[in-house]
Amino acid sequence: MPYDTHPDPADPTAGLPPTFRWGVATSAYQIEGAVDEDGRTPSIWDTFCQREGAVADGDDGTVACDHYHRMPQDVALISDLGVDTYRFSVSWPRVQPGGRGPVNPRGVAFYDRLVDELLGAGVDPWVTLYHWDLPQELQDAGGWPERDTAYRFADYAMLVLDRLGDRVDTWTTLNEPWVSAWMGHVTGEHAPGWRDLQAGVDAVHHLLLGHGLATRRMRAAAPRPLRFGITLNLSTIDPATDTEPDRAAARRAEGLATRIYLDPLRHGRYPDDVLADLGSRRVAPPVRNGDLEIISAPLDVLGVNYYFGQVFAGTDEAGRTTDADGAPVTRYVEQDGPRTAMGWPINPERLTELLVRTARDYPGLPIVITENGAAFHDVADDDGFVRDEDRADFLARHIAAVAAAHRRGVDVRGYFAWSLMDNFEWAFGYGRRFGLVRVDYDTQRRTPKLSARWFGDTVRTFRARGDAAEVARSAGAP
Ligand code: IFM
Repeated sequence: MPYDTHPDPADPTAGLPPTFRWGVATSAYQIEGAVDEDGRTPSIWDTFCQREGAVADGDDGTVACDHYHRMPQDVALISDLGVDTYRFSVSWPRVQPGGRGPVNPRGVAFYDRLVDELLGAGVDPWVTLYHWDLPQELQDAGGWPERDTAYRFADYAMLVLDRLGDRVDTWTTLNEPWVSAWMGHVTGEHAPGWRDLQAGVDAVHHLLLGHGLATRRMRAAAPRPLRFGITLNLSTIDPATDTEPDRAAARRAEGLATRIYLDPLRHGRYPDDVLADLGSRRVAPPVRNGDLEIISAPLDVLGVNYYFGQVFAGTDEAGRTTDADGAPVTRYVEQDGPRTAMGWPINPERLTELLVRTARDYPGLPIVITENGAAFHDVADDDGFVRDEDRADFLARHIAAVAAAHRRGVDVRGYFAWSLMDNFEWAFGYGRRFGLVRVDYDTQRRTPKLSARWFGDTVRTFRARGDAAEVARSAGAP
């Protein structure tokens, strides 16, 4: 057995309800290309990619998977997989160039066609409004650390709702605000590449405010009952040992990764310990009266993106509990065992645990796994085919982990694989491949990998079982 963990990867879907949704996911900047066509203006990622050393091999999204020009062919690939849902993101600078003003008819027309193509193929479109491609003009005006960006986001959301709300049922406001806020403004690994803790916390608050404003306005204007949600990248965050410093480190890490988002969203307040931790560094979220009420607007679904569980220690390698500035040490600890090409540990059992904990701490909200998947060092044969048993095994074990959580009472309603096809993996460029479908970037040829066949077969077998049970039920079987 390559991995230590899961009960039944041979029948990973066992016990999931017949209404369970199966999908694949992508995002605009990672696949579309066509960055200056039909009126689109630059996003912060177009700018960031030009920065020396920011992205591996100097890659950028100028062409990406050329999805903008190959969309019908890509929808056919989705349909061949047999999934019922496609989660994609809308490019803000394509739909509303510059981030203000009227809709760009040529830009939004692309998503209009995509939605129609999906519906024609029997695939449900699931829209994410923001997957990190802020219009550069809004960045020039201050970006997410600036309060006005939240209001601009709500205006943009309304433009998209107005055009697609008649056909799209499920709307995710933000994808992984932790990545936008933290990696964009504190570690600087993502666009816009800042390194400023206060700016990162300002960004957290304004992303959440933008989410709340958009949700409130979209729900009020919806032409029919629609589902609104947000997607967070969540992870179990555990102490390396049961010592007090390690437990405190895990608490601090989890506070900034998880609770700083879910507590305001679900409980209408920032956690006291997180405010205290930030306060000790003279940093605070820029909350104004009424903000938390807006942020905690009712939700219909929580999207969870899961990749791996994390472990933290409260001591450095030399056993010290404070750093040179006197701040407590919060150290990410590498775990032993198998890893993906990203260097991320493979620990599907933590997904079960994560779902159980999330449902316990934030009850009453259906969960959908809006991303899960892995980059591996794929090797293609002469026909472009990749026998990625490692990826199929990864998916099987994580789906089994979802089913295990469902058996433990978690209201989890869907699983979307990341990603439909190989694409631009942000600061890693094209050197990391997460796709079920291989993309040859020289020719733009798409070739479904073994994992695509496996995923499709799994979904079809699952459906057939549900159909058989339905037939048996309607025939009066017990
Ligand atoms: O590619 C990303 C995606 O854009 C957001 N979630 C994680 C994926 C893998 O890193």
